[in-house]
Amino acid sequence: MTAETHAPGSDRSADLHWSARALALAAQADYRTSPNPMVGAVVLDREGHLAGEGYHKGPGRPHAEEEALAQAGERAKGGTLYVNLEPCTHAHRTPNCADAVIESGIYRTVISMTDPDERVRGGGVQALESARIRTTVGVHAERAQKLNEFYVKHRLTGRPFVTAKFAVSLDGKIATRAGESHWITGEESRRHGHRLRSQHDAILVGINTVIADDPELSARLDGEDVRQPLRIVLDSQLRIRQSARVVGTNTLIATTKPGRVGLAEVLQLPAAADGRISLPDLLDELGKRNLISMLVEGGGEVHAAFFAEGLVDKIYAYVAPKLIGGRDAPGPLGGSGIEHLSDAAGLMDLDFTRLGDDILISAYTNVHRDR
Ligand code: AOF
Ligand code: ZN
Repeated sequence: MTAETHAPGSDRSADLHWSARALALAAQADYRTSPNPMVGAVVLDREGHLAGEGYHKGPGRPHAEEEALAQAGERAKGGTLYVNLEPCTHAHRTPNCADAVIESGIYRTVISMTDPDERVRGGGVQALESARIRTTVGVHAERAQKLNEFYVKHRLTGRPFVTAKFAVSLDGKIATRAGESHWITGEESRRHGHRLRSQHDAILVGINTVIADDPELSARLDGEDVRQPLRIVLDSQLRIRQSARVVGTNTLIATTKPGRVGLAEVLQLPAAADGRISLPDLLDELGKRNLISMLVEGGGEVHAAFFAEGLVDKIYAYVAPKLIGGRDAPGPLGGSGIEHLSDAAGLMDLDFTRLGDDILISAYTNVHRDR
């Protein structure tokens, strides 16, 4: 994380206020900018009055600074620019954002975080400073990193950010002993789950879930035009049927076998030692395709495999006020589990949200934090 530096004459409370506004503008994109970051910008004139605002709406659209500077026009001269990501220096168009800021006559910039994209990495801050623009870096840095956590992970590791999601009864079951699981959680939780799907670039399930539930794996939110993530099925032996509802365009079947399955893309990957698909290879391939986030929805064996290899960044657990009981009713993590509590995966930065009568717990894994 960038150490916060202060330019002389800066007003700390105004900086916090307007940087928060830039973050709020950025968040309006609601993850639709992928593989680009969510960026918001605010321009104040030399008297400190709002002169322009904007945010990046997606690939091929103007960058946040371009929008805000265009709105401010001549009023940018001698003014201040707030932006949650360092202005870019690569030639996505002429001039790039750093040059556009310099040309606008902006006197000072306040930036929440540097850009982890290898084409930028501090170059934007350097360009501004060389042009003698007063620059403060690191205001609301933690919030900025979190807002763009998908983007940051992808640019630093080449792999998508991995979110694991499951719904359990209060006694930790994901289905009854007969396999019934629709529905353990209430409507608000399920709606939240669909929003989560639309915010990720891909959703992944295992072949056993496809065989048991025949899910469509789409994001559905009443009256909203939602982004549909790529549907991925982990199917090492290529057992999926052409008639499964998930088979269609926008579907990728990850397998170790050659073959064809309707309109879906079959992606043949190396097998790991246990004969199953090598998950690190899958993540590398998805990262190369510019997918910056993936939601893993299970079932239990799939979750266990991702956790066992330390590939999960964040979890969402929906806990419903139901008791299912039974030795044979499954929990969210299959596999053989751990023997010692000291081997339990650590979870941190917990967040609790009430959704109807359910509780949503979100947390980061120690793998994510240690990276
Ligand atoms: C900014 N402001 O609003 C955004 C930035 O595909 P392009 O040409 O839009 O470039 C995408 C890259 O530009 C992205 O990887 C990141 O480095 C930067 N995104 N930069 O100054 C913005 N969206
Ligand atoms: Zn830019």
